[in-house]
Amino acid sequence: MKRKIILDIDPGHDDAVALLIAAASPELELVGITTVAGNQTLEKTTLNARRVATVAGIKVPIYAGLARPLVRDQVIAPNIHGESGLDGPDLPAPEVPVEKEHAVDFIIRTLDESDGDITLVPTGPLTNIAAVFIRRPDLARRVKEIVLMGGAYGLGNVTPAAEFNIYADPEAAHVVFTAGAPITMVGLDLTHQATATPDVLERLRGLRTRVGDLVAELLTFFGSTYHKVYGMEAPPVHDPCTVAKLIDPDVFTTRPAYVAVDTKSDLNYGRTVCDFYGLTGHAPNAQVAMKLDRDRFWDIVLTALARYR
Ligand code: PIR
Ligand code: CA
Repeated sequence: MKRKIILDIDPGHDDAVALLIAAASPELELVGITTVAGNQTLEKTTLNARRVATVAGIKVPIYAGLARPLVRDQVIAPNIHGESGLDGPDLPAPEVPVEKEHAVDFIIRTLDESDGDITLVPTGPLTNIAAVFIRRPDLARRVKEIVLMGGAYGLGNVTPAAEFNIYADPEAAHVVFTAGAPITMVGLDLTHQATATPDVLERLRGLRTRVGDLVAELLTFFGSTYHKVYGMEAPPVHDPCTVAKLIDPDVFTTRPAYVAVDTKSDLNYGRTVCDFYGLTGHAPNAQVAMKLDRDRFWDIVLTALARYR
């Protein structure tokens, strides 16, 4: 049985790779793409989703979502993803439309019409998903699973304590983590193991395809900003880790924890505080990603991308 997923993205270099592998994997049925403000403004992330879909010939409907966080002032990440949100490769003008229906309405309708078999895969701020549960708290029981990229039990990447997707909308993340849906949290602790080293870039170019070259160019730009900002030798390719888990559950291990989002403090605003030991007395609300099988991960990504001819 194909697993039905909705990808909620803010492309974003690594979001683009997540989209490309999701659309090419026979294990998954990509029922819709929804966009959110995050790495760049909603206008830019939506345009980027359409451009990537155009290059790759992806014919899945794209719905635009919310343009700002629920409460806090907007933060974007041009230092990492550039002014366009997807700097580096030359991308064509989009030839695929944006649907008229709002992303939040689309997600609600799809869950309503489903047998409880829809998995949500958010790889940007959780604004759209929070809006779904604010309007329809009952839908938390209809979601099969939420496999999200965000958070960290260790270090942050936008403040010492917070990861970007959670920091960009902590109140939304709070709503999602307390909604009652089963969650797999793929945080920086996991994604920092998914580095695009030079041998990976070689394999991508070795595909000798438009999409292989596109992903190599995306990750080369991403690597240059990661080197500038963090001094890292190879960039972590965060968002595809979520999709890889749905293609092959053995790609990483998880541990149950109670995850709370700090929405109140100054230094720790947007931190995902992970209780692995039951210290707070709360039952676990998430499976937290721990150890990546790195070879398996890149094999999954390369196998999926090789399907684009
Ligand atoms: C990556 C991102 C934002 C900021 C930095 N510094 C790095 C984006 C990625 O698209 C990913 O979804 C998540 N946010 C990682 O924090
Ligand atoms: Ca992202």
